[in-house]
Amino acid sequence: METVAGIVIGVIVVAALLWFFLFRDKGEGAGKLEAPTPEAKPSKKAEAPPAKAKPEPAKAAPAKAEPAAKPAAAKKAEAPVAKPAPAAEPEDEEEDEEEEEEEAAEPAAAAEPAVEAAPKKPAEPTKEAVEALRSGLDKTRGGFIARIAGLFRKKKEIDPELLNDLHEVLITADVGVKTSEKILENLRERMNNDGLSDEDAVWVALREEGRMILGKGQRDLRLPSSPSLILVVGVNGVGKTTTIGKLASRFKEQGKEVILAAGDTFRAAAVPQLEVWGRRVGCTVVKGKGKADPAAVVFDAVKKAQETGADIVIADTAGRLHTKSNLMEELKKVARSGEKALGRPVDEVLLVLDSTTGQNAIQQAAQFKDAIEVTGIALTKLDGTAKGGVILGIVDEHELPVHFIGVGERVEDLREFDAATFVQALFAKPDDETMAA
Ligand SMILES: Nc1nc2c(ncn2[C@@H]2O[C@H](COP(=O)(O)OP(=O)(O)OP(=O)(O)O)[C@@H](O)[C@H]2O)c(=O)[nH]1
Ligand SMILES: [Mg+2]
Repeated sequence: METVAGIVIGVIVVAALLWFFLFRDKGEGAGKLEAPTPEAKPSKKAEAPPAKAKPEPAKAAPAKAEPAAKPAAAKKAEAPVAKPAPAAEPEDEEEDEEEEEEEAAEPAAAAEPAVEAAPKKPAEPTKEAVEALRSGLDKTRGGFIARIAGLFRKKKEIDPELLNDLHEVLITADVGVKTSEKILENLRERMNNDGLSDEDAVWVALREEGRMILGKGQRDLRLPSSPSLILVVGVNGVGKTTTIGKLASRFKEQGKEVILAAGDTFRAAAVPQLEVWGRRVGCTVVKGKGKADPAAVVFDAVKKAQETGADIVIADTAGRLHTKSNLMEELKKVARSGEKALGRPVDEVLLVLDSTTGQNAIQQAAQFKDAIEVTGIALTKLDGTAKGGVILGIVDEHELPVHFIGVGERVEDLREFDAATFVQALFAKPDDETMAA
């Protein structure tokens, strides 16, 4: 009996000990779970990346925009996905535009892949083409080029001093500091390698440098499928509307049906000015009522072109609004609207620059490029300035193709740009008598 009682007491003692230890462990465990509340944050952070990694669909977009062989088109197709809706946009429009962009995303993916314009082949310029351009460049040749010729009259020997003087001429001819430096560096290298023995060799080298700079990235306009949309942008007075009229005339001559979109709704006289061109060239002008929304005008113009089977829509835009940021926001909106109507990115955004503004044109290009995807340049008023050297700075610094140059006010004075012809016309060794500085 005593043994049984001993066993029972033993079991009770063991059970009590077990119960005590189990109870103590649970208490400690609970403390451990509760205490690290701060540690719970890192664990939340650890969860965060999947949320950030959400842009999965964005990653998928380039895949949709597939044509791997056409990087530029793919890049353009990505843009609306990558670009967040600009915060400056009024709220009510923001939603609409997000919807617009989503809607636009579908056709963009399904649209015919844009036909990439082949880079221009460096053909030898014809004598006639060079002659025809030369008179348009008379002022620049009379200034900048005559001054280079003047250097050789003072000095026959090609030495570092002459190259320094040449450097100064380039800078004061609005070629731009960076581009002038680059040209000079190459000329110095040629001189050190005995490649600049005399004046003729310097002219040859200048033409080669010019051709290298201006020929880079040159390509024809990319006008893939009917209708194509060319958006024409630039500050006020540079020659946008005139260039549009001249361009429309050129396309009409090629048998294309053109529609002009009166997207400068800010300046009262802008619409009638475009209408004059429309009548002159024989093409429809789509306009809004009063101070219409330019984005809506461009949208309507593209839709009209789709309905009527027109080939090209050329859209005019304002050169000035109340502020520069207003202007840039408006242009972004116009571009988005054009994109929505087309179902693909705008085909060409042609920035018009006025060569008489010299260095300012280089800065303007930077500002427009910051705001929208400029695809090419039209450089106007080369006939009225000695600052034509600015074309080298624009192309070199901004790596944009020049499609057209304006050398007068007549329709035929808008010339298709060809780097080789331009360089030959500009850097031809001048006749000493006629080109004396
Ligand atoms: N000499 C010369 N004049 C030009 C050339 N291109 C345009 N112009 C003139 O420049 C002036 C301004 O041209 P517009 O086409 O009205 O300029 P815009 O950029 O549309 O101006 P806004 O509508 O005010 O923004 C006009 O008198 C044109 O005839 C050119 O290549 N050479
Ligand atoms: Mg205008």
